[in-house]
Amino acid sequence: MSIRNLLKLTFTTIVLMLAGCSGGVLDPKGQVGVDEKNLIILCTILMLIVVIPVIVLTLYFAWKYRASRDFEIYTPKWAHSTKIEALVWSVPVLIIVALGVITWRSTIALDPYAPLEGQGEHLTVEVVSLDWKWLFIYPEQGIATVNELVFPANKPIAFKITSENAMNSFFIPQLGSQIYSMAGMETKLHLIANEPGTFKGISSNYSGAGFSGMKFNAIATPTEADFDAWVEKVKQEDTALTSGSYKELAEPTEDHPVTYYGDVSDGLFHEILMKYMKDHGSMDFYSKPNNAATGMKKAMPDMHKGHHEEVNE
Ligand SMILES: [Cu+2]
Repeated sequence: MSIRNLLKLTFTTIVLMLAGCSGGVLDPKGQVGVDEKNLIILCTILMLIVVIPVIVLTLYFAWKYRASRDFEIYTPKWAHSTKIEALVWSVPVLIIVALGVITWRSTIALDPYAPLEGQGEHLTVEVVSLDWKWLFIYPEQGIATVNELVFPANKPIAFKITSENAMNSFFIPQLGSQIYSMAGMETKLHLIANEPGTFKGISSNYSGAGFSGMKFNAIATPTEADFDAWVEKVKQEDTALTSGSYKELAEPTEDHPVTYYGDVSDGLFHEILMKYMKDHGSMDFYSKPNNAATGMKKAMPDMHKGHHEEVNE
């Protein structure tokens, strides 16, 4: 194969591989995603400063010290080169320092738990991962949906996330960060879409048989009015999500269709969250040092005064 053909083949391969990136983390549609893409590219370039010279020099040395050379350099006493030592240590150390600073800063800047600054009021959406579907509760609007997430473009969203049972990971690649959903725990994520569109939402953590159908569309509407119209449409549905119908919904199903609930009972998310917490004392109790040492036995009398009443009623 000629060099020209080889170059053509390489170019075609790269184009085809990059074509697979559309709709993923390298094609972001929101500020968080854009920041993360830049971070990925910057870190990759920094690391290539080491990787590329190593590859080039490996080939160069293999050629330079090839067996068929007719004039040999023979230096059996050679043991040390300050020049080489300085180069191979200083460059990686500088890169590690640079990566360290960048990682430190972006970890704080892209904290998934931190509300997005300067973007205005957040829309709250409560997310529950079920076998094998995603439940979205809109507490402010009093509605709920399955496998469809709708929100206005350019409005930040505060997600509160938990799981009915298995651990999953809530992920809309084009909007940025993923975050785990775990039973009995609430995790948080703040995202924004900076343009309207339909983005793929997935779980990036395998959770069993029906996992491959556990997908949803995240739809960013062009305006808030479009979002309000959608809310009205969902409210028209004569279906209510209560503790009872939730139990039914939580039964394992595969490829669950998009479902709208025109009404949702207050505090359902908290109820799901606290379901597995019945045998714990309140966390305030454990935060006191003298209580933490004595543990559960002394906590028992206090336990049922706390959140248990609201959960168990
Ligand atoms: Cu408890």
